[in-house]
Amino acid sequence: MSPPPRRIDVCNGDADGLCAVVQWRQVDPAPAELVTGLKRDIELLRRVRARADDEILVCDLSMQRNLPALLRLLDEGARVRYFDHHAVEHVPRHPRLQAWLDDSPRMCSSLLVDRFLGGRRRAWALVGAYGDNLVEVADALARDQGFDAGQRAALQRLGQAVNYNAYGDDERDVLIPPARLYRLLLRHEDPIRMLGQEPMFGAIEALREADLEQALRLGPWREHARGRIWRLPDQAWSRRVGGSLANLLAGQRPELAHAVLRDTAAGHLVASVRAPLSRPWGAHELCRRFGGAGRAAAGGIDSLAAAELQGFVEAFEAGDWMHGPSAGGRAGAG
Ligand SMILES: [Mn+2]
Repeated sequence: MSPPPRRIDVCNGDADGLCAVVQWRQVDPAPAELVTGLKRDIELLRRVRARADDEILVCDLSMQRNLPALLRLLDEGARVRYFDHHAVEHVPRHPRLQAWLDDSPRMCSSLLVDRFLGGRRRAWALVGAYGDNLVEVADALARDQGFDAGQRAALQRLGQAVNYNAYGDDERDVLIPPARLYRLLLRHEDPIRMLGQEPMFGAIEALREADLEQALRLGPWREHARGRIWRLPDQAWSRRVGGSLANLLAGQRPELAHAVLRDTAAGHLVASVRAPLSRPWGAHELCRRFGGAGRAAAGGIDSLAAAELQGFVEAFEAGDWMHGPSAGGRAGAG
């Protein structure tokens, strides 16, 4: 006799990933196993072993990076639902794969799930969207939903806090493992009420503010007409702060591109790249040239060789990657 099929939820451990699955599991509260990690853990499907008819929900993980594991899982007989907004070149066709993919810079995985569920957990979708720094999109949707300024600010704070907790090299760098944070989020249908009840989020915010203060005190490493670059030493605070700092800097100067570099003990660098908020295109193109990946508005490089630093700075400042969607290119906003 074969064991009954299981449900396995696989998501990035940032706000967008966790809030995508929270929406799903609040609407369909079936027992499910969760596979998640930190922000940097992209290739999570490799950790999943499936049997025939297992139902796998994947949220906010690049299909490009997970393609071999996805094909294996389909081959093992699993049924896969896939929600994601990272750029992907090849989407396999398979009778057991359903995919909702949209790499527009105004989209995120939580909003894709929100669309699928007809807005049944809209507040959680907004937490995910704010977490991915889609402030304009989230504000507009929140206003339509009747959230006042104070409620919008609470959803944004929560998105930023949940997101912040996903940054670090390993779980020793964060306050609470994202899998445990997910259990806490899942219990609350109303994220705004949760924020008032759970001290965890204030603690994450305080840590984030202290980390950002350290980084801002350093000041830019390079300033250029098209963008600014920060370079951070390798410490627990800098391992957490890279993405947040990049978002904060982007908000300060929406016309500029930003890169936050961090040296590592291994000798290479880690980079977070943000396209100008006023022209959110091309970040993934720049990152790909140096072995990285991402979305049009935001990208990253896990391992930039020290010998490539000069080339990266030149490419970043040359700015030819900052072009918008053009004829021949894939459509951006829409
Ligand atoms: Mn996302």
